[in-house]
Amino acid sequence: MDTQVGIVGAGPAGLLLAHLLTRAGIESVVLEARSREYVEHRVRAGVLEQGTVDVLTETGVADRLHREGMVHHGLELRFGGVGHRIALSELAGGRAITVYGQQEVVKDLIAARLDAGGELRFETAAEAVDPGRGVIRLADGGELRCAVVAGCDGFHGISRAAVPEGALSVFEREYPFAWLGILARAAPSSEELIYTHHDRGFALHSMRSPEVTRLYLQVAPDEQLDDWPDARIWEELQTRMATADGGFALNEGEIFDKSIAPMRSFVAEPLRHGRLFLAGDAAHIVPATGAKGLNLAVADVRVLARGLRALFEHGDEALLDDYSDRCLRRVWRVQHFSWFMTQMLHRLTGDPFEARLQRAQLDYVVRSRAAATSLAENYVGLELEDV
Ligand code: RFL
Ligand code: PHB
Repeated sequence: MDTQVGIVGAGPAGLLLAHLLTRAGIESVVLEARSREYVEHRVRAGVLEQGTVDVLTETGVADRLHREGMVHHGLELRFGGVGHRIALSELAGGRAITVYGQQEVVKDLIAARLDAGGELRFETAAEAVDPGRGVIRLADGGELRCAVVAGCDGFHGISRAAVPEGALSVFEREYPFAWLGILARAAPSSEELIYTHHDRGFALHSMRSPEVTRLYLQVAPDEQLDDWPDARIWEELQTRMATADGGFALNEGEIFDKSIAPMRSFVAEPLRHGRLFLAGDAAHIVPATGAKGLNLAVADVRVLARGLRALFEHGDEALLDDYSDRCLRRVWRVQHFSWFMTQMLHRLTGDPFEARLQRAQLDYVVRSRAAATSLAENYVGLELEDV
């Protein structure tokens, strides 16, 4: 045996798992196909649930997060040119979200891993996993023999493909739109996130710091970045986010990152096959409207780390046997919430009946305390035990 746990992928799932295992005295090796520079600068998520912040804090990797992260107690839903605040913390028992870039979490976890002297091999791609023997075959011809393999290699990784086809059930939906995301050197135009429903499509105002705004636009799934020069992006954002009273001013600035991401729902069940455990995007994808992908990856590896601890400390496999079922309960709750937010806020087919239903749903969410509470408790994140 080369190591107790072989971890494929140094995204949030793989890095946090390695960190939790180190703290429990369990040895692991992390293999990452890309360079350190690449993974530390890959721009993605920004919203951390309370539970995600809590686990990073409890395990000593949240000093910078608490200095630089921005705690939000509410968000705005804007439609018909009017904004409505959802008081997240008031509705969800004081819980809040923190805005802190995913790549900052990744940097903090990499630093912790290297400080602890843990093995983390960049530019080392896994080529295949043998779930029966616990062997990871490397692209350079080498092998890593492990008691357990954690497939944390994201949606396009190789781990999921190691499960024989007949053993895996896949549930999937592709949405007829994508998100064009930008980072701009501009002060945020509001203290809170703004989710905007507009006849021309969805728009989202988020942020990374007092100097950097993160913005998204719903676009067609086959849209090319070349068709979106900066001026067009700003014009479209200004149009979709404008308020009827003309009171909202969207700050503009230099755009220094631009990308297009598809919107997809995906679950592969079960999450375990032999010695292989899938976690994070390797097992499931949610559309970004609920801000859940990273948080779901964190929830998976918390459950996995607990199970591995029981295995290596007491030879007790009961928690690992329950890993898949336990994670899938949360995965499907979050799938539903992410789908709910997505279908409520985007321009769908253009069918007027559907558009009226969306408006009825939005009106209900901002007028009914019960409906707003449901949105709030899902958005800030349900406790592990509640799901
Ligand atoms: P990752 O981050 O994709 O990491 C997988 C890692 O595995 C490596 N890899 C391999 N390594 C070795 N051998 C191989 N054969 C390998 N194949 C792949 C990859 O290089 C990579 O480093 O998966 P992980 O760790 O499961 O983390 C999941 C999150 O990254 C993802 O769910 C979120 O980014 C989703 N997401 C959001 N989640 C939130 O919780 N809140 C948000 O606000 C939020 N916003 C978003 C998002 C995702 C977005 N995009 C780009 C899809 C906004 C966007 C636009
Ligand atoms: C982000 O800040 O990147 C972000 C915020 C909310 C979402 C998705 C992404 O729903």
